[in-house]
Amino acid sequence: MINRSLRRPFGALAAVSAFALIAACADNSTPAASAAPTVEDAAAFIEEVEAFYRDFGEYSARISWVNATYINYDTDWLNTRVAAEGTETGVRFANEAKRFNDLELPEEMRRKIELIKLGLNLPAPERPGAAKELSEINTRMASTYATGKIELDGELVARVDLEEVMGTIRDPQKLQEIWVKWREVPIAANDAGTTMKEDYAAMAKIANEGARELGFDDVGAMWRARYDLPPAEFAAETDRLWGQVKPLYDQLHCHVRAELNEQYGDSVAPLDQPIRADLLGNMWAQSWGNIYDLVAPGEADPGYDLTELLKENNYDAVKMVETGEAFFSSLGFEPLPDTFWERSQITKPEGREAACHASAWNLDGQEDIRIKMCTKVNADDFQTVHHELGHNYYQRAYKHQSPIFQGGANGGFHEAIGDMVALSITPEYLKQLGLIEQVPDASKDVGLLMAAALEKVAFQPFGLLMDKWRWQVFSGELTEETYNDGWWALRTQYQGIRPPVERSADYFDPGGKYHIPNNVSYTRYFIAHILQFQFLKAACEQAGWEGPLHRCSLYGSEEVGARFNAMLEMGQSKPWPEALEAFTGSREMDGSAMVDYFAPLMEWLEAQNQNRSCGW
Ligand code: X8Z
Ligand code: ZN
Repeated sequence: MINRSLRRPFGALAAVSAFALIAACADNSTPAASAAPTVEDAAAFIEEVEAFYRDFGEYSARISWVNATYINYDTDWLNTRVAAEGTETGVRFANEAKRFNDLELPEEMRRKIELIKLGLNLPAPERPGAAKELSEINTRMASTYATGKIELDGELVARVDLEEVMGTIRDPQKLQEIWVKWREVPIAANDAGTTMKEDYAAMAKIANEGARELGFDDVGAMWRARYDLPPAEFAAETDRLWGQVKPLYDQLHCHVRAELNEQYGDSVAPLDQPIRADLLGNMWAQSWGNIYDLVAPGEADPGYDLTELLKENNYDAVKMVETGEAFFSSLGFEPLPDTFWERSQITKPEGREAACHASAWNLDGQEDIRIKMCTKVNADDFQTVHHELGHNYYQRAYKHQSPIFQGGANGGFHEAIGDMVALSITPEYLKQLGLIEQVPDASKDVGLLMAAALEKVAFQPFGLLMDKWRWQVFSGELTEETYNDGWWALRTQYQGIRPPVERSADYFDPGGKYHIPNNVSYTRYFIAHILQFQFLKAACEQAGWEGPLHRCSLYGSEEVGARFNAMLEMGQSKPWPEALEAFTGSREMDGSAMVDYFAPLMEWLEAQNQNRSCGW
């Protein structure tokens, strides 16, 4: 899983480990910490870290892969052990890197040293036993999330199956029942006799101690520091970007609430309150595409449903992935290696526990790229397949970089690549695939944009608040007693949603979302939703596209693919503004590409909402 190994699926930064340092100490080649270090010392240190990243990174990645695709007592044990070793060494490396703080270094070496300091997703303090304890807690939380079962109508149901039904059920009682049961897993006692909520509090305490030893205010500050900006400036930057998109979200929220009121009436969906979180077609109310039929602009509906089209045309999981691969091939990327097909987990394995949340991996830092999914034949997973492949093609593009530079220009870049490609799943492209016969004309644009906005615009406040909550946890503003109330305060403030039933402070609703027990930072997705529209706009300009952006498909644009690849090859060798400039010509992240993309929908929404009372 994402942050449980050194060479982890995309994608936090790879962590570092102690192997090289031990070797150096053993042969006495590392000068005493007190001696003024030289550039040569720094070079030797970097080489040691790189060697370790390669060797231990691959070793731990293979253990994590086996654990994620076959969860049992023994693979949890192995994963715990290897993650603890990695953390211990990563902490030692990060401390060692501080020796070079005042040394003048060539730019590339300076960047490597700074990245080594930031290498761990969750640092542990150096005191003996801390890394092991942290690792045990993290493995337990991850496995609890992945294997937790829910009893529904007398049967035990896997969570992945419930995710899907939240999109199709329209009975508010049933939705509420599933929603509530899903959130019982994080407060149930586990084999160790703790709950996920207690584990989470213990994790935050240890990791904060580790972050402070490394010189950060807390883990939240350390995560923000990965964006080539001082942590406070980065937080302000995310607020600025949200400010650009918020007016569009507010209009969408107003319209969706009014349509839900039509569907469910005043008792379930009143017009003067935040929207009930279980009515939005998604377990976390994070993207609302599954309720398109309830809110569609009748006169502008393009008249097809991608889930239906895939099913009618006998797509299976493998064909969905092959179709994604073919898109990347059309941009000039090399086909996926045979090992991708041999080693990926494309569907849920039978007869054993596995983590179903989608991820993309590079096991050896070279060609051993894979996805891990429990793919279902539906539009959501068709998007996700492209998303995951984007990670894999990025990983392969930067494989020539030093292992320290093998990562996205920032986390948001990594999450944006496949999404940008998936934005090209336009009606024109579906026709090229033979899935529809006729491309709907421009009068259907508002319908197309509505479907896209329910996914992308609806996501943004959720994308932002996940880490706002964690930043508050790590800074101590929220405590175990206030975790859940703080969560709902943010959910209501940013998303304008409310729980279907009263939630007491005893619950741990954040733990119902994969990225919390797995400690995957989430601002990356918020940033990615901004960047993917910036990328698309630049790419369509490069391709000479003159129509509206939402009709632009990059399928077959080799020239765009080559320029895109030039950015991907950089990995994180340069601060992200340079990577952004290389592809878009701009050094600033900017929400206006997203706002422009949806401009015709905004106009339509404003007209619809004219006599409605918006807000919550
Ligand atoms: O976690 C993911 C990917 C794996 S990196 C499937 N996503 C976020 C989520 O599911 O919550 C993609 C969109 C947001
Ligand atoms: Zn991703």
